[in-house]
Parts: sequence; C-alpha cells; structure tokens
Amino acid sequence: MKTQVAIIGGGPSGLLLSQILHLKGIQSVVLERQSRDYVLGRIRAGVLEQGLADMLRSAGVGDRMDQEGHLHGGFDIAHEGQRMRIDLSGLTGGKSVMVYGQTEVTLDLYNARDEMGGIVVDNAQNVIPHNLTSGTPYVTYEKEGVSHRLECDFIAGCDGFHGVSRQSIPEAVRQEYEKVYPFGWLGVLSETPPVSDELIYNHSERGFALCSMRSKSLSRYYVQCDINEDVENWSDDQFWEELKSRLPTETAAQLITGPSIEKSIAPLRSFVSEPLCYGRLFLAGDAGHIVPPTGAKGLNLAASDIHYLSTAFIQYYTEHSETKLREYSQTALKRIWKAMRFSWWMTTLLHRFPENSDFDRRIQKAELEYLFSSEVARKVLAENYVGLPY
Ligand code: RFL
Ligand code: PHB
Repeated sequence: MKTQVAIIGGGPSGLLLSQILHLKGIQSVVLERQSRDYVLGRIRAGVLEQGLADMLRSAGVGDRMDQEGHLHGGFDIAHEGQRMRIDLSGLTGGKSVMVYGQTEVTLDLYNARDEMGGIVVDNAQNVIPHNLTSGTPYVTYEKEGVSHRLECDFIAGCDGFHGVSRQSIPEAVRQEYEKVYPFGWLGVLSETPPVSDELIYNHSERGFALCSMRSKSLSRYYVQCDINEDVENWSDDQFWEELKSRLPTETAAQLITGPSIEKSIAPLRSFVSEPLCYGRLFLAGDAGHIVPPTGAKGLNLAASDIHYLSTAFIQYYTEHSETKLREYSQTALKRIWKAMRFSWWMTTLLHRFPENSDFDRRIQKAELEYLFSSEVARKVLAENYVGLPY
C-alpha cells in the first residue's frame, strides 16, 4: 500500500489531521492499535478552546458540537468556602470555551472519515516506522496475523504518550523535560445533573476537586487522590463523600449524587520531548507532550499541533515548499511551552502538595487571594484558559 502521509494513531490528533488533509486532496492512512469501540469508550477531555471548535467546523465536523455542546463564558474557582467566577467572556473581549466531550469529537471524526472513504485501519499491531531520514520512509504493521507495508512521503506520529513514534527518534537526538506530580485524579462520570451551570475548580485542605459536565444530565467529577491509589478501593459513596468534603458547604448541599457509569484514575504529568520531528517523522499531540489536566489544555494543544502540521503539509503539496515543515517543531513548541507553564501554574495553585512546607502553603494561599482580589490576575488566567492564539 502507498499513501502520502502515514498517520500512526487514531485518536483526535490523527483523525483530525487525516480529515483536514483529505479536504485538501492529500491522501493519508491512519493506523490505530486499538479497536474503534475501545477508542470511543475512553472518557477524557471535556473543554474545547475556540481555536479547536473553529478547526472542527472548518473540517466539516462541527455540526453536532454546535447543536449538543455548550458554550461556557466563565467558570468558578472555590477556596476557603468562597466561590469566585472567572468571567472568561468579560475578561477576554467575548471569548468562551465549548463543553463537548472528546469521546464525541472522536466519534464525529470517525463518522466523517467513514463518509468520505477515509482509510482507518483499526487493531493494527506492531506498528513500526522505518527509514525516517531517507526520502522513502515506510511503516510496517500486522493485522490479523498478516504483515503489511505502507509506503509514504511522511509519517505523522499521533500515537499518544505510550506510542511507538517518539521512541523511534534516537535517544541522542531527543531532549526530554518532565515533571511528575505526586498525586492523580480520580474521575467519576454519572448520569446526574451537574451541580452548577459552569465548571467549579475547588482548592481545599483535603485536596483539589473539579465539578465538570458533559451535558445537562451527565456530570463529570474529579478528586485529587494518592498516586498509588487503587480505583477498586473507592466505592461510589466514598467518592461522593470525599467530593462533598472539598466543596463549599452550599455547593455540597446542592450536589445530586447517583451511581457512577465510569470511574478511573489518571496520573498527572508535565512532559515535553524536543524536537517534534526527525527526518520525515513529525510528532503531534500527546506523542510529543503531556500536560496535567488542570488547565484543560491536552486536547487543545493536540489541535494546535495539527493546525501547524496540516498547514505545513498543505504548503508542501500545493507550493512544493518545505519551509513550514522545517519550522514545524519550533513553531509548535512555542505554543506548547506556554500551555505547559499555564497547566503547571494552575495545578500548583489548586492542589495539595504533600511535601509543601508551611511557607509554600502561605504562598499558595496568597496566590489564590490575589486572584480573588485582582481583575488583572483573573485576566491573565482567562486569556490562557480560553487559549492563546495559533
Ligand atoms: P490519544 O488520544 O492518546 O490518541 C493516541 C492514539 O494512538 C493509539 N496508539 C497507537 N496506534 C498505533 N500503534 C501504536 N504503537 C500506538 N500507540 C498508541 C492509541 O490507541 C490512541 O488511540 O492522543 P492524541 O490524539 O494526541 O489526543 C490527546 C488527548 O487525548 C489528550 O491530550 C487529552 O485527553 C487530555 N485531557 C484534556 N485535554 C483538554 O484539552 N481538555 C480537557 O478538559 C482534558 N481533560 C484530559 C482530560 C486527559 C485525561 N486523562 C485521562 C489523561 C481529562 C483526563 C482525565
Ligand atoms: C473534564 O470535563 O473532563 C475536564 C474539564 C476541565 C478540566 C479537566 C477535565 O480542566
């Protein structure tokens, strides 16, 4: 088989890239290790920046998002029993975020690829990129015991943090920057109405908690938990009790609880691998970087990578110029590091760090009080939360 761009990974990065390239007449094949049901069963992000929402619209996959998603013009931060609204729209000249699940984005992209005859190979095993520094790269994989070889002009590594693409770049070429946080997030999805119309990020002595949602009847809640915690040790009742203990009293009183329909623990990590390219291989999304979920930036960063990378491929195929491909890593990393800083800052602001000294705790309290008292501080937060320009 031969194509122009071989895409490893059928998550949001890979599917969006394939969809955008298709609309410009550029061929691609997506190789996904898991089954489609597995990919669509993963509960992940819920907050889309305007830049991503606009990209989905111009890629022809924004209709359901516009019908079923919810625009949020603000969110709350709670601290010491007080709730403070961050008026995203008022502080950013009218910008907002879209609350629409990553699962739905992925489903819309799969449906669009199917309708347009896109090739997405699922259950592709042992995917290996080859000949990266030559003009003739290719990818080998196995499906149902049969070996395949996919020849291509370029390889896009969109296979997430645990994928094969980043590992294919020689260690001597890769520079990795990492910060692992000493806690995780225990998340619950429940068919209950959200406790509030907008998201609430809660700082409390017992640790961080987030009240989020997918729709008017589907809630997503998270509590900071120990990194070594086993999800099996958390009954639904325990989860709700812990969540309530971290919310302002009035908010806790309004919380409607119910059985969980999904419960999982995610570790928190900041990670960047530089550069994002090696020969004809280009990394995008979680394959090249990870942020802790506190700033809601992971999926949105994947989208900005795909914006830069698709623009570069389009330039290559329509203008025969490699300029943007050569600049891709540098251009994408500039925005990535700003989102790294913001996600680290929001995580530091809102979590309980076991190793923190009394001094560290007073600084954290001062930082929260500054945010509650200064519109300038809230403006900086809002500008980053809605998403920096591409
Ligand atoms: P993905 O989604 O991990 O997809 C990669 C795909 O590659 C496949 N794969 C392989 N395929 C072939 N061969 C191999 N060797 C392969 N290895 C892996 C995988 O099966 C998978 O299908 O990466 P992508 O596309 O770059 O997308 C990134 C986002 O998924 C991620 O950044 C976000 O989910 C992060 N995130 C959030 N981001 C936001 O922007 N807003 C949020 O509100 C938000 N909340 C979250 C989050 C992530 C969370 N978790 C679970 C880490 C909340 C949570 C709890
Ligand atoms: C979510 O709804 O899953 C979500 C929302 C905001 C975040 C992280 C996760 O910052």
